[in-house]
Amino acid sequence: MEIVQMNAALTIVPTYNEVENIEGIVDRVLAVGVSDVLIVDDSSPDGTGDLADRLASRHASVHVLHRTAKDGLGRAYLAGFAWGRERGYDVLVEMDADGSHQPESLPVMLSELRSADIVLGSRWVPGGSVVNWPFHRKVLSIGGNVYARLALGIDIRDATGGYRAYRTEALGAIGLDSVESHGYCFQLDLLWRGLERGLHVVEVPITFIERERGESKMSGNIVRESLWKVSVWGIRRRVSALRELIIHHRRLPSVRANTRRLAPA
Ligand SMILES: Nc1nc2c(ncn2[C@@H]2O[C@H](COP(=O)(O)OP(=O)(O)OP(=O)(O)O)[C@@H](O)[C@H]2O)c(=O)[nH]1
Ligand SMILES: [Mg+2]
Repeated sequence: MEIVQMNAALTIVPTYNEVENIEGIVDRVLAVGVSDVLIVDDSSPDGTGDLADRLASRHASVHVLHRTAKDGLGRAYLAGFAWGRERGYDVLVEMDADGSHQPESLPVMLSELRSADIVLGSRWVPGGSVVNWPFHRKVLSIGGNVYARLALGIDIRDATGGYRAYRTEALGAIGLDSVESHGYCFQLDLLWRGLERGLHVVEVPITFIERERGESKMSGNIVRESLWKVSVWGIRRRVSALRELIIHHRRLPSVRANTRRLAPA
């Protein structure tokens, strides 16, 4: 794949009640110095939006998008992507506000994106790790990823993570208007659409650190939504592969072909 020179990057940070975390994460992204920041706040009752405005008035490279109600992580990202695309950013990054995703990994992720369409920060490739997660969260994440790998037939170790860099063009190719999932399954949905369209996906090892402050918004419903959707997508893929085989006597191109993983750092 050709290596492309990329210019402006925008790190999108969705927030709901992250007043204790937002300033620290923005400062760290700015210190790394490779991207602007867009905070997408869903009218957090704890005042995150006001603090975000103060940060934006202090730093020219920090911007805020205020939304009127809590409407899910996926819709917050879709609004952030649209904001970044309208302003001509070449690269759009997803990052949680709670400190789980280390801004210091941005340079390596952006450098890998020069020869990929999507770079996934990956906890489950060699060199990747999770710090301070209870046993049940590890089991859930590893189990969910094994299931996604088998059900969808993809060679990706961490398909559910939320620390990613996309080429803006790649998001255009994915066709964001048709994305169905608006909760946490959004991450898997976007990746699956990208793989189906033959985009080049690379996993980069990251250290994921459990949030120290503020409350998690993860719930059982999120897990159930993901399980159900992955099963449906996997069945659809196999049915259409079978149909191709029967009607045209040929195989669908494998979604594995375009993916590769980085060697440990
Ligand atoms: N704008 C917006 N942000 C959200 C919404 N739900 C979650 N977020 C943000 O999305 C990011 C991830 O949410 P977390 O609660 O940390 O979820 P998680 O990382 O999957 O779960 P933990 O590992 O338990 O922290 C955080 O920055 C949240 O503030 C939402 O509905 N709207
Ligand atoms: Mg979190």
